[in-house]
Amino acid sequence: MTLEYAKTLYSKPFNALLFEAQTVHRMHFRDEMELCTLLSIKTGSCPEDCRYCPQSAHYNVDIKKEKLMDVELIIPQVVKAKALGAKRFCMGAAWRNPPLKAMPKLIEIIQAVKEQGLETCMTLGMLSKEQAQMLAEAGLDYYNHNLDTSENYYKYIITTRDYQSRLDTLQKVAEAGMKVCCGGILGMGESIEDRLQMLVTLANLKTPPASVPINQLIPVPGTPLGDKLNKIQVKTFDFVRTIAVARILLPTSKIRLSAGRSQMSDEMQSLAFLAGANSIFYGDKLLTATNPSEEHDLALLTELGFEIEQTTDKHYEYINETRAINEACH
Ligand code: SAM
Ligand code: DTB
Ligand code: SF4
Repeated sequence: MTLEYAKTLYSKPFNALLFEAQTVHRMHFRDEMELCTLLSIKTGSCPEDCRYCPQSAHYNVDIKKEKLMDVELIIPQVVKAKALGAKRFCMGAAWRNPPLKAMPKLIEIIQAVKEQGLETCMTLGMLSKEQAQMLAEAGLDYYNHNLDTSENYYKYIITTRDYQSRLDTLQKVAEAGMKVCCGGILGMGESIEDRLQMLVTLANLKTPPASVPINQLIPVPGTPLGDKLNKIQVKTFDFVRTIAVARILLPTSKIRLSAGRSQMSDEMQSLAFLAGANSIFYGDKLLTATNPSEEHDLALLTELGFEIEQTTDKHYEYINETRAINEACH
């Protein structure tokens, strides 16, 4: 996959690009939405300096800092998410990397969430090979670790780590047998080329991500990017085009319309779904920021005629069936 190809797709007439994205989409998916609920299990005081992030210790943001939560406090939230129809429970921790002493508790949390019958995802920062193996053995299904932007633009967003360290962790996650969840943020002042280069990098990974979250920057006051809102908003059509290119370059990945949906109209979200987004964060809170209510999302999805995705088994059966049919036709 090349940047040139991504640029060619991006510059097609809007309708032609959306038609192509929707055609690819229908080869692999039906009108189903994946619902993933997020919980911050360790909040704030992060030593990294990601310029978008309210949880970085480098900035002065009004959030409630919390140590790693106990499993007893997490489970009621899992039960609630399941009752409301979520398929996956995603847990985030504001760490550069998880401390070794936290591993037993993380393993206990993974096992307890799985017992409730939900898929599990964690995002804990950089991992050693041993930590990736421990999480995989505990049954963690997905590990989220975003590239966030292109390699070229990364240095303007984060200075406390480099792009290669992100790629290294992604490889360890895949080698340990967990599914990779990796995407980025639009609206940090990056160029369209930076956005496309990030998608090309994702598509060219040895194991392309099973799940690709596309976040729109939530400008949080107190963070360096939160104070520059007016300069860097993403145009709706640029956002939707980026989703469409993601769908075409990563045809079998879930594309998740992630942070920033509270700032999007229902019509903008519908265009993103038409372009190929088929997963959302579901629940009225992300990690620290707000997200649309479950009632609002269910009403929108019902109005658009989406089914709610239930089990992974069914999904993979369907993909395998369509692949077999496609192969037989060629
Ligand atoms: N510390 C871990 C790490 O960085 O991988 C996990 C938590 S971190 C908060 C997870 C992701 O949230 C980031 O990679 C970024 O893509 C997203 N994120 C954080 N703050 C955001 C904001 N203000 N707007 C949009 N996305 C944001
Ligand atoms: C991802 O790509 N987006 C989620 C999840 N992965 C961990 C996080 C969004 C965070 C938005 C800002 C906040 O809630 O603090
Ligand atoms: Fe820390 Fe993750 Fe926030 Fe960066 S994005 S400051 S690593 S919590």
